[in-house]
Amino acid sequence: MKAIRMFTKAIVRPPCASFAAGLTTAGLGPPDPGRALEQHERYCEALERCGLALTRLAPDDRYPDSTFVEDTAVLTPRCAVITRPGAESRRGETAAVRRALEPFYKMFHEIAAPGTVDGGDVCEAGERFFIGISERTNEDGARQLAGFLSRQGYTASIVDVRGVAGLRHLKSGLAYLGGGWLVAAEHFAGCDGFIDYHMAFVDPAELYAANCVRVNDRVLLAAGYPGIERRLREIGFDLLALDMSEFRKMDGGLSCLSLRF
Ligand code: CIR
Repeated sequence: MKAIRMFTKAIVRPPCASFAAGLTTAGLGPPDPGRALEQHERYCEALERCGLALTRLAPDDRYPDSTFVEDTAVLTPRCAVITRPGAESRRGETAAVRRALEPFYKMFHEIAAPGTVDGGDVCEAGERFFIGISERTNEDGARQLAGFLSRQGYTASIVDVRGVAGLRHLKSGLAYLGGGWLVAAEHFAGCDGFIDYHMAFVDPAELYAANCVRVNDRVLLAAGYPGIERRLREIGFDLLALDMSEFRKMDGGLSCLSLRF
């Protein structure tokens, strides 16, 4: 299995003034704008500590969910794929992200209608990509994305997470941490597709923390989930825990706050 991909850059976008008007099913109440900005700043500092140079996009009040930049693109070492987000209210988010990526990428693909893809449904695991079919990513979008990836020499496997409790996106319950390790919701126990990987399962009470992210030598993890934190330390990962409470209120996981490349 291939070693981990090293990143040098990331795109981030602070939560905008209309952040609390974004899409959510969490039922955890409205986010506190000041705390959200503070948590976002700590997140940016963590990426910088991992060695990444950040492009910070200006907040855009027209798009309450635009801080969740990961949903707008899939970035591989060989090409950038601009998505077509499943939620109509989010479609306009992609333009600014594409502009920000233009200095860094030569090859762009775009998901076209009627396809939809949210980047949160795309889990890169070395040369292989798992693509979730979800409420946001449809089969047409997944097929387009798999085609772009296979032309670049990657393999892609489709994972259907529709109707799986707690999984808005595939990466709400799956993360690849390198060294053949996947962090996964218990729902994925026994799935043939993951047979080649070591699995660290997350207790259902800690499902939110399954959305962690490997950034170079560290793993960024939501703070406050001691079971998975202990397990990942035992395996040998160097963890950086971050308070994500205000983003969780808006159904946002840790990975969705950045596009790493
Ligand atoms: C949404 O529902 O689109 C946003 N409120 C949250 C998106 C989070 N993205 C992700 O988990 N990949």
